[in-house]
Amino acid sequence: MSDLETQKRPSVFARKDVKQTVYLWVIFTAIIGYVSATVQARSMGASASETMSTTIHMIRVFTWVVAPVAGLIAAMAATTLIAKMHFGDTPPDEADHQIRNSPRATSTWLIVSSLLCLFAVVWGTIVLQRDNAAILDPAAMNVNVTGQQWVWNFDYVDNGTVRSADLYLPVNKPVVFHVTSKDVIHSFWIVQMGIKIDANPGYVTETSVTPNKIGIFDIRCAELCGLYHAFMQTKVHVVSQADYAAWIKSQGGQA
Ligand SMILES: [Cu+2]
Repeated sequence: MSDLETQKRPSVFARKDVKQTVYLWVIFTAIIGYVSATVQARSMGASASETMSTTIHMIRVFTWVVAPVAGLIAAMAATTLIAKMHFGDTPPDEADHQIRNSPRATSTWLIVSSLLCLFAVVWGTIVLQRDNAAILDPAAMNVNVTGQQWVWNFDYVDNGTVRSADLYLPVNKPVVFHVTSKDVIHSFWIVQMGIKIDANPGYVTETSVTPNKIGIFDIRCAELCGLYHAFMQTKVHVVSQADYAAWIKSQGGQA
């Protein structure tokens, strides 16, 4: 028996390639987590509603929770690509120590994935439930939203027959949007308020939000809807209650 065979197997973490993978794992997790969380949250602009604040928080948490998974995959791919290059027709010496042969690695992967999915489902359901509660709020105002190639129209059904192409909303008042389309499927998206819902022809979908900041924010179509889809955007003007009443009157409606 040779010395090699009688030797105790060293800990897997003593191996150079495993160490390398662990270092890379930490580095990639930090980069992926930071870039994904920050870029996503910042690209949508500062929050203009509680819904958006919750959404940004949720994006950050979910991204950081899954960043180690992405980081591990990237680290293993990098280690493999760099350190395990093999040329020639014969199989490499160490062709048979893959993780797939390890029941411990497989079960860890399965359990961690399941827990992550469960975490996302539970948290997401609670947040959705809370966001949707405003739809039932009797104090909410109602706005009908109609998408068509390639504009949005807003009808202020609580204020007579006022219609506009820019949306006007009073600050700190819950609003329910009844969304539909005249032609193809569009998607009504108020970027900084964190709400987005499909506009389907022949069908009314509902979403709601309470704007909590005075200012002008972006409305976009978030569903590829034809040639000028990218130009199907408008603004929402969030104003004080008094300014809103004045605007409604100026449009011939009753405040
Ligand atoms: Cu559209």
